Amino acid sequence: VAVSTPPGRGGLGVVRLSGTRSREIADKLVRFKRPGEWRPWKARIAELLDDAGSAIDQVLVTYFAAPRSYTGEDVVEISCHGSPVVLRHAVERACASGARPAEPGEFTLRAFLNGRIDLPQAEAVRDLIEATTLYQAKIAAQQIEGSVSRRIAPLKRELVDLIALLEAGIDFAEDDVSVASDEEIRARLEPLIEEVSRLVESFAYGRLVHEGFSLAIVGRPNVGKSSLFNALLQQDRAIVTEIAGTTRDLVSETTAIEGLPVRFMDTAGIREGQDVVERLGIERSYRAMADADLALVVVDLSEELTQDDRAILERASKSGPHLIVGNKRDLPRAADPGLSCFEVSALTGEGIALLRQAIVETVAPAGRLEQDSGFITSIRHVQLLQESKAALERARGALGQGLPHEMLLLDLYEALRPIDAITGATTADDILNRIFGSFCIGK
Ligand SMILES: Nc1nc2c(ncn2[C@@H]2O[C@H](COP(=O)(O)OP(=O)(O)OP(=O)(O)O)[C@@H](O)[C@H]2O)c(=O)[nH]1
Ligand SMILES: [Mg+2]
Repeated sequence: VAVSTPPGRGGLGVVRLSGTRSREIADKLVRFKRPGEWRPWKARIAELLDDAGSAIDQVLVTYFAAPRSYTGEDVVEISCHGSPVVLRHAVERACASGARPAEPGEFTLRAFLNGRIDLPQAEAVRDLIEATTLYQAKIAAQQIEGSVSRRIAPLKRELVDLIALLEAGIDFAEDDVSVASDEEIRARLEPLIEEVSRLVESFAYGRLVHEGFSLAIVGRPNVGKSSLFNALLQQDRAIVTEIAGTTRDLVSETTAIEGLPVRFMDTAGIREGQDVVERLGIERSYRAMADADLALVVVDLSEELTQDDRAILERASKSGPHLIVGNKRDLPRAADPGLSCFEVSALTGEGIALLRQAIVETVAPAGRLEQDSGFITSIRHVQLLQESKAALERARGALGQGLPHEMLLLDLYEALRPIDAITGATTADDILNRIFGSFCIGK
C-alpha cells in the first residue's frame, strides 16, 4: 500500500493497494453504498471508515483484477480527497489489516517481475514522471508502449538465429546439418553490426531529449548578452543596463526549445584587465564557454568589432561548437564586420525565433525527425549496446582470421548478454527452440 499522489494537500489523493489480498484489505477500509460492488474496472462510490466504523471521507474505489492491472496483481485504488491526514489514516488502516508500505517504485517493480512490462518500459515510466517538457513526456510514453524493445527485438532475434546456426553446425556436425559457410556468417553479422551502430548513434539525439543541453552566451561588455538571454527565455531574468560590466557572475535558467530542455547561461562581459571581481567573473565566462554544449558569441552590429570581440571570437573557434550572433540590428549599423552571423535585436525580438531554430539545428544531429521513435535515451542502454557492438566486431575479426566457430560463438554470446540486460534474458531454451524450430534435424 502507498499513497500514489504527491505529498501535500490537493483535490484528490489516491491510495493504491496491490497483491492477492488487496481487495480483502480494502474491504476493511471502505463501505460501499450497496454490498457486493467489487466489480473489476468499475469505479464505485464508497465511504472511507475510521477505526470506529464511521465515515471520514467519500471516496471512489476502483478494482483492477489480476492480471489486467498495472502490477499484474489484484489492485485496488481508492481516490480520496487530498487531505494528508485522511490519506495517512487509510494507509495505516491498510497496514493494520495486513498490508505493508510499498517501497519506492515497488508497484512498477512488480509490474516488471510479473512480466507486465520489460525493463525499458519500466525505466520509461520513471522518465515520464520526471519529464520536464511535453516532448520528453511523449518520447517516454512511446517507450512505455515498447518503442525501445520493438527496435531491439529484431536485432536480438537475428543474433539468436546466428547463434543457433553456429550451435547447430557444431552439435550436429556428424548429422545431415551442413556447417555454415564463412560467407553466410559474414552476411548475417554485418547487418547486425550496422544496426547496433545505428542504435548507439541514435543516442546523440536521445541524450539531448533526455538530459537537454547547455548554452553559454558570451561576448564583450554591453553587446546585449543579458538582453538576449532574457529574450530567449521570454523572461525578465537578468539585469540589463547601459553600464558596461553589469553582469558580474553567471546567471542560469532552464527553458525548452522544441521540447528539448536548455540551460541558458548569461555571463559577465569579457574585456582586458579590470578590477578583481570583474576578472573573476570573466574567468567564469570562459569556463562556461568551454563547458557548454554550445556557445553564442554576441557582437554589437552598431559598433565596429573591437580587439576584445576578435579575441573572444578567436577563443570560441577553438573551444567548440558556437554560433555568432550580431545583436542590435535595429540600430544603424557600423562598418560590415565581415562575419557570417545571425542578426537579431534582443530589444525588438527580431530574429530571435530563427536563432532558436538555429540553436537546435546546431546541437541536434541531422535526421532527428526521422528518429522520432525508437531512439536510445538511456545511458545504461547505450553503454550496453556499445559492449554488444564491440563483441560483434570481435566476432567479425575472429571470422577474418579463420578461427573455429566455437571461438566465434563466445563473442556472439558476449554480444547477446548486454542486449539481454536491456530487454530481459534469453534462455538456453530460446536458443534450442530456434535450433529445433528452424532446422530440419530429422531426429
Ligand atoms: N537598440 C538596442 N539596444 C540593445 C539591444 N540589446 C541590448 N541593448 C541595450 O544595450 C545595453 C546593454 O545591454 P545588456 O543586455 O546589459 O548587455 P550585456 O552584454 O549583458 O552587458 P554586460 O552585462 O555589461 O556585459 C542596454 O542598454 C540594452 O538596453 C538591441 O537589440 N537593440
Ligand atoms: Mg549582462
